[in-house]
Amino acid sequence: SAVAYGLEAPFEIEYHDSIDSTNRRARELATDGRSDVAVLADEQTGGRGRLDRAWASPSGGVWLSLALRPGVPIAHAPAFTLAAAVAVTRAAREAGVDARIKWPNDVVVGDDERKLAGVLTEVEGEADRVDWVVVGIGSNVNVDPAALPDEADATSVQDAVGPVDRRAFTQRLLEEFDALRRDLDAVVPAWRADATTLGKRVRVETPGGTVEGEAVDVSFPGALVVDTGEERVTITAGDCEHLR
Ligand code: BT5
Repeated sequence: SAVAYGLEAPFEIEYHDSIDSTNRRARELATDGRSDVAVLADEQTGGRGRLDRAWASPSGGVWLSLALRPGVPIAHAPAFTLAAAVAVTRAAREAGVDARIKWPNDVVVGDDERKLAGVLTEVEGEADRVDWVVVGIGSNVNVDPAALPDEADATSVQDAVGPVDRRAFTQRLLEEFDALRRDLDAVVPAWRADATTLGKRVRVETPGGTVEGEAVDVSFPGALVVDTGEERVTITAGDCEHLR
């Protein structure tokens, strides 16, 4: 139960030992008009990444989705994704892991940039005002990397520094996220400070084609600015590969 988890968080907690997907459950709550609820699970049986990719969610991770009704324009929703990545990164650093953010939503560790966490944001509503936002955050905390898929290039907090107090990790994550979502203008500067993408050569697969160049900045609410040598391209969505 939430009480057993012992969190004193700025969100109402709904805890599940096992669930298909905390994002699926948070969407259900948000559609019912609920806000500021954090759905937490020890294990997910049908965890999802972007583009309906599978997200491995063995017991020991922090699988968490926030149901929010922030009343912002839909165009601002990516700021919640960046805020979540910053919050996980800070929680991981607090736990002793040198985590960095790879645009837009990956939290990675080490020179080989193994993935520690990912964020999946879902939005519903009108252009000028969202109905709800669900921010799903999957963090490999006390997870044996052998329990993660080989091809995922994944790592965990446990792999980096040994098992940690999941309650403290989750508490820190929720507190950091809460502060940022109340001050969306602070998100991009915070993101820049924790990012590994800026200054790197990148290849980004976008819905409109491939863009290659130097990642020079991130602009509100979360677009990547790439200098191709000929022009500066602003990319709002895509998969980013670091070339050096
Ligand atoms: C993401 O997708 O990184 C977003 C992941 C969001 C998961 C959370 S958990 C709580 C909430 N409930 C859900 O159902 N989802 C959210 P994407 O960028 O598309 O990355 C997916 C890719 O990461 C997969 O195709 C694998 O290659 C890899 N992967 C799968 N499981 C992983 C894991 N546990 N750790 C690291 N990489 C993983």
